[in-house]
Amino acid sequence: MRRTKFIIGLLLALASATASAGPFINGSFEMVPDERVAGVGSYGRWHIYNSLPGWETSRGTEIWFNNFIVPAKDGNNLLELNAHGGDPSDPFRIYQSFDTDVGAMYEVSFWARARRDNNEKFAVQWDDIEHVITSHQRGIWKQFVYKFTATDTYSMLGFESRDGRRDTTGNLLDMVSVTRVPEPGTLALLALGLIGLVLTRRRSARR
Ligand SMILES: [Ca+2]
Ligand SMILES: [Ca+2]
Repeated sequence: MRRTKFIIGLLLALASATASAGPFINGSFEMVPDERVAGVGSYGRWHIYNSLPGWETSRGTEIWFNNFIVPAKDGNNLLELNAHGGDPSDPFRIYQSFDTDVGAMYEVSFWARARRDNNEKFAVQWDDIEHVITSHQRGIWKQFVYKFTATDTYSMLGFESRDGRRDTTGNLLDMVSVTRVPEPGTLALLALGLIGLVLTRRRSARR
């Protein structure tokens, strides 16, 4: 009986190991591959890539460098979601899968900015839940924060342009982060631990 349980446990561990997606990475778009889409772009200013470390795309991704048109919010690079080229039957979309704990809550933060006008529109997606964002503006980086609960051992975060599919300008993004929100139980335990530590210190100081 014990042996059966051990084997089942082992198989479950193996199954979850194969389903592992890795941690969320490259939220500031600072990592780009060597290979870029040829024939478009401008050296040291902007380039198109089919994918980025961590991120997949529907029809390519456009990265701006070195304060090209606007300064990055963080580091040297930013993303223009409305990229360039590709099949216009798909919206421009960039997405990443990463490990999550089932039932845990995550805070997604990112900074967005409009490029041409204040009518630009995009959606932030967590698996099949989405929020549509229209309040980003020209001339200023604005922070957006949302909370999502993971329903699986890995989750997907995506950004999808809701501008016309032939609109290749707009929806600038940078500094995307995914942070697990500590559960109240964990916080309470941590607080108890700290109180315990203070009491122990006080007691030992008295001696
Ligand atoms: Ca950046
Ligand atoms: Ca573009």
